[in-house]
Amino acid sequence: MLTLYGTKGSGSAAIEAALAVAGVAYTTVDAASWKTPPDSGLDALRRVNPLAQIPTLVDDDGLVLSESAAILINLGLVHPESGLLATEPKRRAQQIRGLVYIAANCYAGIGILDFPDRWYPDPDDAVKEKMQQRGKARLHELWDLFADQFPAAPWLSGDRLGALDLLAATVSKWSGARQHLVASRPAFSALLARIESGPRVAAVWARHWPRA
Ligand SMILES: N[C@@H](CCC(=O)N[C@@H](CS)C(=O)NCC(=O)O)C(=O)O
Repeated sequence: MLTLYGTKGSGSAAIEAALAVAGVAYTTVDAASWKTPPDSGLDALRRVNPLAQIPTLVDDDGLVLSESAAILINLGLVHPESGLLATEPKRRAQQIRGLVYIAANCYAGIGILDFPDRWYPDPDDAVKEKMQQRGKARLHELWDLFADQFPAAPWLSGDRLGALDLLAATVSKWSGARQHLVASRPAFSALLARIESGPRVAAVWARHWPRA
């Protein structure tokens, strides 16, 4: 049985959705660096991933997989029938490129916006505000460039919904990206809505982002 460390509204949603698509059973540990024990499995998370980042997935043998793109690529390779990754090499290469693009550019940028003092010592309010403003604008540019380079046919992953769709729909939830994309890239915005409205993804989303 796999153990997934994560919490509501976080990147663990992408992995839960991928596990649902692949039909793989798992248990969850509620943990996040911003949630302190005893209400969180933070200590256990830190033992398996010293960065204390989620999602982190651990298998029965204690093998630790962190980094969303790595987790999704591995699930796609281990479960080829799931369609998480294409079997056709050139299409799969573009999917891996897209997954790493999101992780390396968008997700990493959000990490800086969320924790600016890891990158700038004792930022005062003016610095924080400028970093947020410019950082968000940069993040939105990165999503525009993603939308331009990764066309949907009809999914980002090709003829089946796959890992690239799930990571895009998750990471675009944050830092105002969705609101930006409605105006800047309406077709991509509509695709994100289509990804999250399918039954398997919608069930995971309802746990992570319940409607008020
Ligand atoms: N490089 C990681 C980033 C994961 C990440 O930043 N996750 C956030 C939650 S969505 C986190 O755990 N942040 C807490 C921290 O960095 O202290 C990935 O691609 O999965």
